[in-house]
Amino acid sequence: MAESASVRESVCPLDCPDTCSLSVSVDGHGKIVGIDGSDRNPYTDGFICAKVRSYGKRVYGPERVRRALRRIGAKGEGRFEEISLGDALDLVATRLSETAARFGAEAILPYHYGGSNGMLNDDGADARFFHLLGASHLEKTVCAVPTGIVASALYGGMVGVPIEDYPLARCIVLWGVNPAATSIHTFRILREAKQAGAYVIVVDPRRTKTARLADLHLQPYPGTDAAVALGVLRILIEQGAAAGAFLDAHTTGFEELRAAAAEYTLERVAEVSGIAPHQVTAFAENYASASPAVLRCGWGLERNRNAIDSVRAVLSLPAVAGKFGVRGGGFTMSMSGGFTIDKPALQRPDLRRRPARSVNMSRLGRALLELDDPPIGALFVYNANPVASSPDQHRILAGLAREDLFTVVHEQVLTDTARFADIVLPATTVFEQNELHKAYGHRYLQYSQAVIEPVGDAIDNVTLFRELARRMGLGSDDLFDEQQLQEAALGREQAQQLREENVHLGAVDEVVQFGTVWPKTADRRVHLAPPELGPFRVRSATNDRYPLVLLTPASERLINSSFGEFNLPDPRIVVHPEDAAARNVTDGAWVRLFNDLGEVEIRARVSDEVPAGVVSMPKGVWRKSTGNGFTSTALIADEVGEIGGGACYNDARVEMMVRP
Ligand SMILES: Nc1nc2c(c(=O)[nH]1)N[C@H]1C(S)=C(S)[C@@H](COP(=O)(O)OP(=O)(O)OC[C@H]3O[C@@H](n4cnc5c(=O)[nH]c(N)nc54)[C@H](O)[C@@H]3O)O[C@H]1N2
Ligand SMILES: Nc1nc2c(c(=O)[nH]1)N[C@H]1C(S)=C(S)[C@@H](COP(=O)(O)OP(=O)(O)OC[C@H]3O[C@@H](n4cnc5c(=O)[nH]c(N)nc54)[C@H](O)[C@@H]3O)O[C@H]1N2
Ligand code: SF4
Ligand SMILES: [Mo]
Repeated sequence: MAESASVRESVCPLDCPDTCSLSVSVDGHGKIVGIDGSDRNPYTDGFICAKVRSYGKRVYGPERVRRALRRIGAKGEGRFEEISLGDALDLVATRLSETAARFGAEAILPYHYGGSNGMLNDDGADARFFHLLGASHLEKTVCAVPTGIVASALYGGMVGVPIEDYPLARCIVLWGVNPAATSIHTFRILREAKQAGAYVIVVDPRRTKTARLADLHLQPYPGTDAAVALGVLRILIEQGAAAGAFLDAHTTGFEELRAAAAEYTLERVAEVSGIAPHQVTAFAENYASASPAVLRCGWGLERNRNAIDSVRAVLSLPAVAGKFGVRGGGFTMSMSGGFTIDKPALQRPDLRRRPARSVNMSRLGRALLELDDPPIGALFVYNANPVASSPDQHRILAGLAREDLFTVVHEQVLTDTARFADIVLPATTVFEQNELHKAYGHRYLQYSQAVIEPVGDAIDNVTLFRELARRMGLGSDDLFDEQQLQEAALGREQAQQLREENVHLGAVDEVVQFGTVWPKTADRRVHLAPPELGPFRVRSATNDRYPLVLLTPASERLINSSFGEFNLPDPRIVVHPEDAAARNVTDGAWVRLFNDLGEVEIRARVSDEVPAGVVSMPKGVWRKSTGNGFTSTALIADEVGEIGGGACYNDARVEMMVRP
């Protein structure tokens, strides 16, 4: 007998700062018939994005992986036969054991990122499994590395100003961030703040929907933010707007910062970044005079060789201008540092018998093609789609095509990466599994339970790694027990409270930087010149052969590559009218974008939303959505930042011509 229809609570686990609470309507047959926002988590306030409202299309869509699949075609061809889940797990366990026996366990590489931002399904049970196995360690570098390094070097990961407090601010700076697309709840709050009279400054090369809200919009040449921020700092310091008493009491390294800033005269800033002098002074004046003033630093400016210097100059602003000590003043970076989560207890690095080599995920292709001693014999992908999302697509494709590589992909849909698998394992969506969610854009911890039965044979990551550990004789079942994982992460009391209440404020209630929260550096001071970051450097990278900078920002329609199976089937490269005219490119025309690494065929949209010399296409589109089956990452080198090894997506140089 069918149950009656009901509305059940869930949480969005996608790699999006908003981590919305959801209300899911399930019909009498146990099928999702509607997904909407819920106000259980006050930040969500009852509304969600269009992508997740139509998530049902993904749960039941034609691309959904319902059964385990074994490759029967050539690598990448995407021809598979269905096999039973039990057989697939046996096969994977056997092949991993064989690889470890032949080359050592370091020949196994786990590859994962934020497909599920949940604590149980990413860097939870899986981490325990790969530690027990002794696999290579994956350095997670495709996102948030420079911002994370700088936020901890300067402030020791101090809790950020909650977005809900932004309406208190009189001046709001949005630097390299586009919440109109990437955090719709932030955008709503920004509009409120603007209505309440806040002066809004946006620093972004593109005229985004967020920038259209701004009173002042600075469009620096990509990668030159350090020059702009140092220019503003110089004005603040020279005009006596630096917060002397605060700097004396709460910072170190001010003299070094002052010396670096002194070089950035208005002329120098204009020369390096293209920003007109009057815009730099307008920034300094409005920012200096407003209180509270808050700065939201995003991730767009970090995907670049100058990332560390850009982010550190930007995050120095509130300290030098003395913006702390009032509610609604200071800065926001990731909010995830505010939660008390015991990562070692959750991930159990102590289960590893000996240290293993590290492999930078942003150089996957090179790792697959070039590593030896031992070579990578088995690749295990979950929560990630590197063919669409990681740098240097051609190298990745060549690596995945290796006949001697055994590739397992645990996935919800048959992605561009899954098509290269030897074995595809069907993964549950959040609606079919339990999950523990911390957000990186707000302070609420949430717990969600399955609202429907798994589709087909789908299994969640926790169960998957428990099953494999059993088959391989690694550890014991309780290491892969959901409740045990929750309690390890949160402590018994908090875990239990969360299971009962489903949502609670996990981080500080009232945040006043230098009031209720302080830097977590050893001396509780801001380090304006941390020695580990070295001297300031802004490297220019103009290139005569490939004169256009390619930016690949987030779009409203995808979360990284997720939903690309049906969203953004016809993406566009946005080209400034001057660059278009110089190359006879008209609006809607097919163009070839190319450099030494590859080529992408895509249609152009001619618009002055981008400055001359800059082109932009959305990140994460699927291979089937372009003319030749290659996407932006085919043009993005796997060169990574010197400090931290972060990917440099927004640092690619290309040329463009009309497709013959
Ligand atoms: N809808 C949607 N939401 C998302 C995502 C998504 O794919 N889709 N992705 C999620 C993830 S994983 C992340 S990390 C966040 C990212 O959130 P954001 O930081 O907002 O996103 P980005 O689009 O990467 O970059 C923001 C802006 O930086 C600009 N930019 C590029 N280069 C530079 C530069 O050198 N200097 C400056 N000042 N600006 C620059 C770009 O033009 C872009 O508009 O969003 C999350 N939310
Ligand atoms: N060109 C360009 N590329 C970029 C960027 C850029 O700026 N430019 N930005 C980068 C950024 S910010 C990020 S964060 C990375 C993200 O890169 P990835 O983390 O690789 O993101 P996705 O491509 O969305 O792949 C996530 C996959 O995980 C799967 N998944 C979701 N939940 C689960 C689960 O519970 N279990 C399993 N097994 N799988 C699951 C989804 O179906 C999806 O296919 O991309 C980067 N890629
Ligand atoms: S993708 Fe972001 S805005 Fe959309 S439902 Fe998920 S958390 Fe909310
Ligand atoms: Mo990201």
